[in-house]
Amino acid sequence: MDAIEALYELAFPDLLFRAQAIHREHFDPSSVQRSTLLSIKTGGCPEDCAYCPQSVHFDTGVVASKLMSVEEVTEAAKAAKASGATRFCMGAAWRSPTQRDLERVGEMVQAVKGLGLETCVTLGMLERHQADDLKSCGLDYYNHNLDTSPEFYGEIISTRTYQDRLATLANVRDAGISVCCGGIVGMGESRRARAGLIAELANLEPYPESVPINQLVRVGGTPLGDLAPFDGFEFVRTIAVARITMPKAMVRLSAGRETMDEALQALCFLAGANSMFYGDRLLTTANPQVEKDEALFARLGLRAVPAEALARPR
Ligand code: SAM
Ligand code: DTB
Ligand code: SF4
Repeated sequence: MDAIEALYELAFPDLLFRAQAIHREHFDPSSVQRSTLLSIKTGGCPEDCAYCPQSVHFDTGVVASKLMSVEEVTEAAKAAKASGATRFCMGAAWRSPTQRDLERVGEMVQAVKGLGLETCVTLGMLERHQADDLKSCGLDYYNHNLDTSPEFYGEIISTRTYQDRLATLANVRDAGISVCCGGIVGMGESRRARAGLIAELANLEPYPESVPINQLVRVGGTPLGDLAPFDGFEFVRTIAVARITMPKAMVRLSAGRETMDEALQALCFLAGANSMFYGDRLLTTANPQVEKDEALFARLGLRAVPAEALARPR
């Protein structure tokens, strides 16, 4: 943890150099994996995550909806594939899925996988037998974030514990599903808390295959809606520290790109990000337009590749 904080304290050029050196050891630095998100069940969530527009505790204008049909989801996945995504991530605003929900999500996973896309879902807390069921439907990744450090966590969420999250991650891991786990910065936490989050992630055994680093999307009506904008360089530092401490993970430049200019996003790729959310929407908020991202890739000479093509042959 102190060692991780020390990385944050490095001069920016030194930190980026170290991150780039490690990135290049393990990956082609010009290749980026792209995931498209779909909110398959929006809003009305009983949890009280202070950043989240989908919590029933805050008045954010998000209209709650029922779980989508398998057909609707399949259509959205086809469109995501046609625009160049290689992974499709389905998110539901649940504390945890019921058995009935899970069966339908399993069918969605099978359908999306059948299109030749990698599959990811994020459904809240998961029991071991539920993880087994998803694995048997062909699920590749389960996303469940630690969100922040154990010490700061209580400021953000009261309805589920850090331990609950670790238990879900263990169930996912034990079922043989790849783990997608990261967090959010810009929630008013200290640098030490950011280092604490990265330390928790890096100390998972093994560390996650995929690490989404989100910058808080400040949504009106949530308790964090009026926070000051976050320092972009500190976001880049967080990407770099994640890259250095989890050398073989896919580090994803996640929520928050809508308020980042292209130069800042380019710095994130230089700092070791090799994955991003791609598509006009995240779950309930906006993401840069596909055309804009394609133009950015062209300007930077980046190539979109599936996850399995990312790692350098050794
Ligand atoms: N309900 C499930 C859960 O929380 O486990 C899955 C969906 S939840 C929306 C997935 C993740 O999205 C959260 O863990 C959080 O890291 C991220 N997220 C939600 N709202 C966000 C916001 N306003 N800004 C950045 N990230 C956000
Ligand atoms: C993750 O780490 N970020 C994504 C995904 N996993 C599910 C979600 C970001 C949500 C941003 C707010 C919204 O659009 O509702
Ligand atoms: Fe619910 Fe997930 Fe939002 Fe928390 S982050 S309120 S669990 S949808």
